[in-house]
Amino acid sequence: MTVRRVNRFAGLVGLATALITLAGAEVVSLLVAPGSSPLFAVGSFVIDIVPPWVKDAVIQLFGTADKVVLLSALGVLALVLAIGIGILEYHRPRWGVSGLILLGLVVAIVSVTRSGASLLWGLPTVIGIALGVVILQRGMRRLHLFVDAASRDELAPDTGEKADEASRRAVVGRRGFFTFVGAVSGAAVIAGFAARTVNAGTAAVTAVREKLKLPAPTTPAPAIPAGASLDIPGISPLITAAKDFYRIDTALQVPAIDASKWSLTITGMVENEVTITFAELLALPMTERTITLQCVSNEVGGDLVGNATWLGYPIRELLLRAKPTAGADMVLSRSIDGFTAGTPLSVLQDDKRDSLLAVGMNGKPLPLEHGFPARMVVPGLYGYVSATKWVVELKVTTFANDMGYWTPRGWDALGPIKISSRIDVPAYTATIPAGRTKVAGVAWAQHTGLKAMEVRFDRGPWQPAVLADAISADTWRQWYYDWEATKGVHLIECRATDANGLVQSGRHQAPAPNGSEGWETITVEVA
Ligand SMILES: Nc1nc2c(c(=O)[nH]1)N[C@H]1C(S)=C(S)[C@@H](COP(=O)(O)O)O[C@H]1N2
Ligand SMILES: [Mo]
Repeated sequence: MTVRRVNRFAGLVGLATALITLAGAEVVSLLVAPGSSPLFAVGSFVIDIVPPWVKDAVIQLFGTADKVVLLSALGVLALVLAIGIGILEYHRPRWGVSGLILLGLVVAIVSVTRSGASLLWGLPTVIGIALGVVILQRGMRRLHLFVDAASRDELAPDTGEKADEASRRAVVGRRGFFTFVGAVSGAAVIAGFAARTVNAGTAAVTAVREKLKLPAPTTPAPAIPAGASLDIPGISPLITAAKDFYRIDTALQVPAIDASKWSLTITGMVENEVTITFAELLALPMTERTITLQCVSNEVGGDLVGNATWLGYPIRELLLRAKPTAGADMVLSRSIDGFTAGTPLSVLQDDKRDSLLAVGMNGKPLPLEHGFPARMVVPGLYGYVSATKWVVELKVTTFANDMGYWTPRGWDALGPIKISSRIDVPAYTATIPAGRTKVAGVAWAQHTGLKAMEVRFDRGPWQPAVLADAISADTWRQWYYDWEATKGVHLIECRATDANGLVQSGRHQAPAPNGSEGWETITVEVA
């Protein structure tokens, strides 16, 4: 076989390698972040470093297609490099592989240093390159088999058994090679395009969300009392920033919903089926409330709890329009991704409880991970029975006929939040200096409110702690205790008492089926 022909085939292996690398990276970037796709990371890097006159020239030439041109150019560059790597690997085994890894390293570094990136952003490239290395080596093995068989066939006598055998092997080698390259490339193109499409959808929705201006609340959240927030290093901030807010859902890929196409429909046991679009929702008088949300899976002392200021429309008002019929006792809210939650109808109709169809979180549109464009927030109920994100339907029904997602999976149909409290400072198993210090944390009994907070040391008598002012009964409260820490190892426990006098139970109970119980217990060493 001529070197030119061999190079052409080696180049094909390089192409398949590039396709699988890009596709693999694209798929992994779905799970990491849309911007972590190496093509995009490198693309935005190029945009950042290119001198202004080049940028201007490109925009002059291509107008708004400039980004497409850039990405296409990068794609072509990747393919050309890949062909080179394939040819190199054929003639100098392991040199091509090394080149590929080196290239990957550069791209990974570019990816993790993008603004807003984390180390995780290198993962798509790393996995893509790993796949590429496997394909490059396997492809080369096939190519060698194919080339050897073809050369033997060329050297074999013109006729006879030997000639037949040689040409048969050559055909098998050739078929094996092309099947391999074809299958790999085909699979890569399909997976890559599918992942790219989903990724682009997320990027588009992110852009819409960033431009969205929420209406001001008609009923603003009551001002937060100055005494609600304690200035103690290490204590949970009174309001949890969206980026630090725990996230729990069954969505492998965060749904990217086009807000202009979103609508919510109230169906089931109602006199009027009601459908509301996002624009209609935003035009309604909005209520703003600070509400602490919690996951039923939260262990005592755990961090699956957060406090945010939500902007939304009262669900009770929507239900008034729909007019539930007699006998209904549950609202099954459904997410676009299929998740459902069963909430007591009476809770959602209660005019003393601010159950919201929320569109805003801490002054911004909901982050995609927290339910953009709309989600439910119900004070006092665990998230699994109330806080449906990406909500698109409220079906008025009965507990006898319907079940939320988690109910057949071993969790109670009803999920009122249990009273709980946690110690933030000192940190779990910390070492601290002897002397005056503060033990502090947060406590909650949503929709009931708290009356008292206590701590005890080394299983001694309970001591009253100080509760910071409450925002409302629906939010957690910070608390602290002034402690004279003496040398030695100490066990610290805390417990809250709700407004009705119910004391947080010390009996340990695992989260399933209706929420954890017990006292948070930490050990600190005082040196
Ligand atoms: N669509 C959807 N909504 C969902 C869930 C889910 O899995 N899918 N999980 C629920 C659970 S169990 C909790 S605790 C809250 C968490 O909300 P967050 O992720 O905004 O903190 O969302 C609720 N809403
Ligand atoms: Mo949850």
